[in-house]
Amino acid sequence: MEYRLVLPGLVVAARSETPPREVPGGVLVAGREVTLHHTFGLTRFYRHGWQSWSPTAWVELGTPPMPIEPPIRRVQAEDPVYAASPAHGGSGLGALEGRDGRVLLLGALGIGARVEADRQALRGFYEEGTGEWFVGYGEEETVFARYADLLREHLGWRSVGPPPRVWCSWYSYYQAISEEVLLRILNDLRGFPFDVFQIDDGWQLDVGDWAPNARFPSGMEAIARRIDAAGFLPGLWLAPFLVRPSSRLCRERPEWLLRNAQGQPVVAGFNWGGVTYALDVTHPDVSSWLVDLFRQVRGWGYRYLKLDFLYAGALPGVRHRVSAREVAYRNALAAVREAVPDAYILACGAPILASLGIADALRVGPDSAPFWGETDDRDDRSRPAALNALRTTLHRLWLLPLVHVDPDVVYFRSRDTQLTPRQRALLQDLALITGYKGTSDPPAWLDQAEREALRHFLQWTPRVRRLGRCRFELDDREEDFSEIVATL
Ligand code: 9PG
Repeated sequence: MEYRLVLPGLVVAARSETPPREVPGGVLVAGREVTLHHTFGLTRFYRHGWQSWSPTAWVELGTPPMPIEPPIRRVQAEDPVYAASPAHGGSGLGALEGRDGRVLLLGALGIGARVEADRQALRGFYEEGTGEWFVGYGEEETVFARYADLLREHLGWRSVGPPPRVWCSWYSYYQAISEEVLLRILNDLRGFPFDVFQIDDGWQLDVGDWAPNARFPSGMEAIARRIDAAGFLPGLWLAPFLVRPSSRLCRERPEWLLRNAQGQPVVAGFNWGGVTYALDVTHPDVSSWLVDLFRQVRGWGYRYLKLDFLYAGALPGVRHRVSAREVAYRNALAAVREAVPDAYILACGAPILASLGIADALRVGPDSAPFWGETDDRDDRSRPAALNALRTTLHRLWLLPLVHVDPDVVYFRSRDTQLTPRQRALLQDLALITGYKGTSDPPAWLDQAEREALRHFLQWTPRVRRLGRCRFELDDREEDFSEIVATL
């Protein structure tokens, strides 16, 4: 059915399956597909990436979308179903810059939706089934806030209390961690106001085999006790929906793998020197394995869980139970949530909308790194780089009322880094804006002034005011990210 949607300051022609219903700040429509005809021409489009690492920014409709290169990167950089699409599109929502700086937003209130745009239309569709949509037109901040309010009602929210201050092992030692190294750092961290000490990738036997390797001879429970005794919440990294072919799990339970129509395991990416596969999270044996795994991890004493590469649970494939892929993912994450009700869950590499209401925190950008990244290198904005992390995170701050927003770690060290002091300050200021504060700098890598700067950062909670799309006031100091993250 064709409708004319009358929004304050704009009339758009829409095709939807039900008549529009007015709500504060816009209208609700329902249907598998909604098309809004606009008259903004070749304007800018808000492209919302599918999972944590997927490029997210305002892009020019007049410039064709740039697929991630090389193609093997696509499955872990963005939604692989649309990675080569010639149309500009994003996951769950999309927006256009209209007149007078106002913004037209089309946002799904259910999961598994996509929004595409061209010079004439903004079109949303659910991949499977049907659902509701919000259409709003107005000031950018207001329209996104209204959409966030509605997502809260439809998907729930969990950001209770202030976000945590986390020491994470990844961005200094990477996989080269051991019980010995971590206990030394733990000792050096005494007196620093961190809430969480989080062990990242490197403790496990293999991806899929979630037991300690030989570098953790005392086991995971013993180190959790030491972390607890030092006054921090024990945190642990796992990639529960992912397996490496070398893992015992993969060899012994081939029937647990997500497969394509030809019966081949679905490739979930290339990491740790080879391919990775995904689990079929709808398989009843996988579900009970996941519940047992998380009860065990919780039993070891870990109450902060960084769950990574979660998109693997939502990849296209043939599943044991037929359900939309993001629904399958959401159900699996909800089952993990239920298995460890008192654990704090940080979802990473995670489909954004499908994790809302279940995860306590979401990584909303690619990995931060001790180097900047290239402004003119547009091949792959999902790669680890400080610039990529800043760009994508800055464009997802509208999620703040729904979930703790993790911008990834910041750096204080001047050794083992290519970041300039100014670049380090930009990362630190973004973390002060979201309130989620993480670093991997071991105190032993910092000089006296850097340690004091870290301490001050952890203790400071500035009053944050948004002055523009990328301009903020932190107490009385202004920070401006506009130049560096203007567009993709
Ligand atoms: C551990 C790391 C850290 C990090 C996570 C995640 O696209 N990639 O190739 C890609 C690889 C690794 C990666 C992100 C993207 O990092 O975000 O914080 O936990 O895993 O292996």
